[in-house]
Amino acid sequence: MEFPAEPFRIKVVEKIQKTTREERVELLQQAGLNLFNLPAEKIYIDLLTDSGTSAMSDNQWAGMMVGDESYAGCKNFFNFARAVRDIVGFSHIIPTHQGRSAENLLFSVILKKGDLVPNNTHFDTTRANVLHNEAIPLDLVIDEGHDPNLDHPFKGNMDVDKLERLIADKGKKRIPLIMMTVTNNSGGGQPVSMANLRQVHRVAKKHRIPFFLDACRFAENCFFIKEREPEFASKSIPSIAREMFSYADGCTMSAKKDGLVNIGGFLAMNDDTCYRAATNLLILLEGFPTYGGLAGRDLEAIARGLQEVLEEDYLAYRIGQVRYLGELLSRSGVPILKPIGGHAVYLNAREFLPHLPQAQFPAQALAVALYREAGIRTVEIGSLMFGETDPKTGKESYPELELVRLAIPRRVYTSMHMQYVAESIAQLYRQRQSIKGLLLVYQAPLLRHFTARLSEVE
Ligand code: PM9
Repeated sequence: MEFPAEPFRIKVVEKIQKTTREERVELLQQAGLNLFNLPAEKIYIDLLTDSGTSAMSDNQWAGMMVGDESYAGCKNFFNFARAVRDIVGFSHIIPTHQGRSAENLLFSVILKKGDLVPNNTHFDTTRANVLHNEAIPLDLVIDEGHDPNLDHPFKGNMDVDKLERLIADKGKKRIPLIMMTVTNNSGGGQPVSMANLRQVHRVAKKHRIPFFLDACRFAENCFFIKEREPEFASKSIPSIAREMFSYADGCTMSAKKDGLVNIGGFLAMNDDTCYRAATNLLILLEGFPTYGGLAGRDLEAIARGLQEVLEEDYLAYRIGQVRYLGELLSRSGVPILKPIGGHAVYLNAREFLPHLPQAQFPAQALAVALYREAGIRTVEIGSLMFGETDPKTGKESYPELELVRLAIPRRVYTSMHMQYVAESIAQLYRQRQSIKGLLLVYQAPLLRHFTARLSEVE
């Protein structure tokens, strides 16, 4: 079956609210045309993120009831550590309250001023945490990864020649770690192949540079490997995951994605010295090493979520649902990034709104219009998120891609919701000429998209 039906049935429902266009126009004005500022209850379909928005299973909810809230050594920590170690195989597992705190711990102990961090593409929090430690994030995704119309099975791969050249030019002393994001969120939720992971592993090993995975969507990446790399067609998803992690020395993880929970994360590694330093910082910033900023019940939900996420019928449904939405849009002629990613469909705003220059934030303008017309919230991944204003000259730099991401929460929406989204976007596409550009009214120095305020160009 091309789009497998849900491998679950629904036991609890949550009402969602429809609003009028007039209400949404008013709400957008109050929000400074920033969708992060909208009250969530005024959103009909919320595709802002797939992070922390999953529906937990009855098994996970049952796990919440056996939360052991002892300060130290709670039983759920041991279940959590066992579940994580079964998948990643690293010696040390540090729980954190979410992914960016794992990044902060890792980078704080491993980076110094002027260091370089190669990645396929840094996610925004990863980039910001590297910069916060006065190091430089470098994106070395393959050239194919920059072309939104090119079909390639593993567009998240790292350009290994570029990586070798970087090490030869800058010297390995300036590169304390190599990172790979699976799947590559900022590049369109595109997977990384096992072949590429092996190559990067070989380069890292040759130069004795630690290799870490940003593993937020590791299970979705494994599904693509099984589907697209013939060598893995008959392998089980857990065995693919084990092989994937075997090429790395550690990982950061936001369990809010492929942990199928609403909060949580971890940092895992083999190196004892790095572990000790990160643990000391953990106690200062997050909490004791057996809870790391989480309740015992949260640790139990992660332990169970990590097992469920590796079930093949779940992954076939998950990837299938995202693909279903993408194909409905493609059939209506809406320009989307190809191939369709694992957790999201990305609208190509440059092609959707060719009349708007990058200086007028076409992707944000499209996201705002979609909320105004249909009550659907999405997120901009373009010049608002990744553009920068030079503080000295005031000059703007722009990213290559202008995308609007429709991130699909896990196990939350039905295929009828996907049809509503596709029809609303197709309708907006037909009236695209009416969409106006935007101007920045306020921006923060780091991660500006979260708090920016904008207005419409008249
Ligand atoms: N990703 C996302 O929506 C949530 C934050 S922005 C609305 O895609 C990667 C690849 C991510 C990611 C978060 C983090 C940080 C690290 N790497 O949000 O701190 O996609 O748990 O994870 C978001 P936390």
